[in-house]
Amino acid sequence: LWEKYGVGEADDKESFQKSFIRHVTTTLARSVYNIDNFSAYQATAHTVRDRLIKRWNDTQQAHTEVDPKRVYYLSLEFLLGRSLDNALLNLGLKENYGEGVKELGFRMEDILDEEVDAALGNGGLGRLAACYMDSLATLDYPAWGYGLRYTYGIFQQRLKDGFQVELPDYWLNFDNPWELPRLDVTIDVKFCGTVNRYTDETGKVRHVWVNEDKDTVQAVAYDVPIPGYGTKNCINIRLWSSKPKRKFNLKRFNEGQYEQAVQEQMEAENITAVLYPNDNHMVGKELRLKQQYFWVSASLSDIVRRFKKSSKPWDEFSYQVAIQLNDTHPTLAIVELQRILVDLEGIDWDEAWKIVTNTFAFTNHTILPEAMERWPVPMVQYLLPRHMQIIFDINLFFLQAVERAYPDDRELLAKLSIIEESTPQFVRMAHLAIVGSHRVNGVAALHSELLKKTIFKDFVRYYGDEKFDNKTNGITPRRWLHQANPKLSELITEALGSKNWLKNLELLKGLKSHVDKVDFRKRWVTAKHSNKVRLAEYIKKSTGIIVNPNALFDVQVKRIHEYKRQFMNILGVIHRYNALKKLTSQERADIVPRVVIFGGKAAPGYYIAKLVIKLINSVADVINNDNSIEDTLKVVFIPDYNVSVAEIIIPASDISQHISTAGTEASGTSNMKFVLNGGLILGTVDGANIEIHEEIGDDNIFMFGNLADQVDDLRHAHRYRNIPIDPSLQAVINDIESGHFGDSRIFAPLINTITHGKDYYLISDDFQSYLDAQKLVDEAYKDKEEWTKKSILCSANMGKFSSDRAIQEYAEQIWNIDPVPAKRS
Ligand code: 26V
Repeated sequence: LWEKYGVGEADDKESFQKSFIRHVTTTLARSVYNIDNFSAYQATAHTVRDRLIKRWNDTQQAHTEVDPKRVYYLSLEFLLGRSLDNALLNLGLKENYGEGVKELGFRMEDILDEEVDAALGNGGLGRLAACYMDSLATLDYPAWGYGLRYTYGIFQQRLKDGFQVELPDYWLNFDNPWELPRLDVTIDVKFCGTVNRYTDETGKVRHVWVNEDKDTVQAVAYDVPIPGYGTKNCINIRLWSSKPKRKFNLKRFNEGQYEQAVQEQMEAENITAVLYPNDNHMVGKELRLKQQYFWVSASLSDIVRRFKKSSKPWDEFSYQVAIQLNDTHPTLAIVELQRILVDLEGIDWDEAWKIVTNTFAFTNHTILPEAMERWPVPMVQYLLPRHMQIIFDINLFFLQAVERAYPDDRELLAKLSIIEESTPQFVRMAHLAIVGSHRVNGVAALHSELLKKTIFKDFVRYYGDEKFDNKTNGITPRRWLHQANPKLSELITEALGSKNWLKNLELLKGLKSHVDKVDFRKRWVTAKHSNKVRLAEYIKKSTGIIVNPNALFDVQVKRIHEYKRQFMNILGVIHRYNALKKLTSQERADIVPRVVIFGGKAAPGYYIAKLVIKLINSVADVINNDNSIEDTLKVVFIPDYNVSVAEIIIPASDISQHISTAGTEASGTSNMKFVLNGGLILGTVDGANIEIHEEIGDDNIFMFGNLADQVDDLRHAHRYRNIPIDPSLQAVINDIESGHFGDSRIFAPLINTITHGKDYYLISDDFQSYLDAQKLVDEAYKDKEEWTKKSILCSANMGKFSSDRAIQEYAEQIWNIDPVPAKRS
């Protein structure tokens, strides 16, 4: 039928134009004589959407025919960014469609720029999920993502007087061509109520969970197609949106109880209204727990329904279904599956538990104690009474098994328990996730080692270390090099003789043989320079600040957090500024000019992080307006850092900073993006920096600072002994306190984290080696030819960090799934 009617197939220019015009006149109901860039974007997007839907259908059909084992990636965040350019490139439509819009009087860049980001995530964890979906599609794996369709994504950041101001991100204001509403796929999700015990006809004790209609919410599915690169395969992310089950309560309304009538409606819709804007920090809000269960319940019921269609026996469930938990946020899925199997399907507890543990695997993304999810038992009991019982039972059987293995070790039981015995009690979600999964992984080598040595140590003792392993993160080279850096991508393709590197990133090694060619290096620099010009234009547009593209671009863009130490960076900038001021004009002529670029959002309630933003802007104000240093230093804070802005910033960096206190950044993924784009990095011995160092070699990276295994002792020393502050750091602090950067009283709480606090993130301990490393950067940049060689070798050695490699490891070592290529039709 597709062929007969030619729906959504043809990829040539004329077919595109025909479809474009059709969408303008019908979908948008506009006149072809009156199309602005936004309408042109919509028409182009709808044309691409038609093609996506076709591939999406073919893929689902192939999956239905083969009925392979599928993997379900459960993530509360999918930070997808824009879709149009990505879809054009992955589907191979970019050239023809570019020509097509040009003939109609548009520029593709302008059209692409009309799209708003899908920003359903905070940072690394959400963007990782998006990269993984890209790789799953590209490698033809039968995979589904499950998440929430938030009405409001991560807030938009504005600056007012140098302070962060948050605005709501109402991204669905206009229609969203990248989702397929499935208004027919709805699932009832229950909350509250009570549990009744009864004995069934066979004499078995059973439980049934009953609740009132007003406490049931409906989940509606919205499907987001994810096309693979160079394949017909197109997978699906299913996002749930909440709506009330009960119709608007007219009786109440007529009785004059207007507010109550509306309230039920609103409470249901509230569940998926907003993405929680915290990153690496747990807040125990009831609504957040409701989000988690709403999502988990709808997703599992969908997964179980799909399994049941194949009429296979339950003991084959874990041979058909793998579920990956992206952090502890979906951990209730473990309990929900056990409930479905035991309460609804009548399977014996032990047999059910075997199925459950063989199905789930859990990825941990942080060891920061404040990020560990714990929910008060009374809250879980109230919202999910049956689940709380099941959690207690899981814990009981688990602890009994531990006791058999380690009799008389009460302390071990307390340490391993899923329940924290405080008042009130808490459910420790990480413990539940470990006990309910067959595999637990960290996201970089160091992080996975630290998990085993610190927070999960006792679990390793009990389970042995085979249950715990490492899956170093990766990034998709399609978006993060090919799409974000088209000039460099083209040069690479030409040098390597094909585009195969986009599917096999190890092929970048072939660039090494070009390092010594002057002409190749020249073209490399030209590409990098044009990216810097593009960024300089963006900086001018977004901040009004003019920067010189010939300066060294030094970038730190990521969520603002004390452990990431943007504070140390800006303190280093002040140190540099003071040194520059002392130079004579002649001496300054020898200095490599620098542009220090910051970007990132602070959680709205994170006071100290917000002060860091203010300090950066105050310092920028003084430095950027000081003519005496003759443009040798500029400081820029780019507002509203997001995926699209990252695509402009990352290809333009000469050096980027990944300077977390050793042992705190689980992996980092932007570090990989920068190096892949030929940017050098200045980093601590932390997260994936370590593995990047191993791949690219000593000569192409600047590493500094104390090591993870020194951190405990240093913290101890700060706490119990009087450690003098590093003198260079003290000088900088004095400078701030003198009022040089505005009223210093504002910054007192921030400075106190070093002087009166315990310098928990060890800025003082690392400051001198940070400054030394910065000096090495300045020196190295003076030799442009050598720097360019380093830049090329950086890209050339980044093969390991493709998300394709990461996904292949997950697929083979954890999920046990095989590719199912969609048939061409
Ligand atoms: C997220 C959230 C979301 C809002 C509510 C409270 C809450 C609490 C904890 C978390 C966990 C965030 C963990 C996280 O984002 N980790 C980052 O994961 C990246 C991908 O693996 C990794 O590259 C980063 O180093 C790590 O910080």
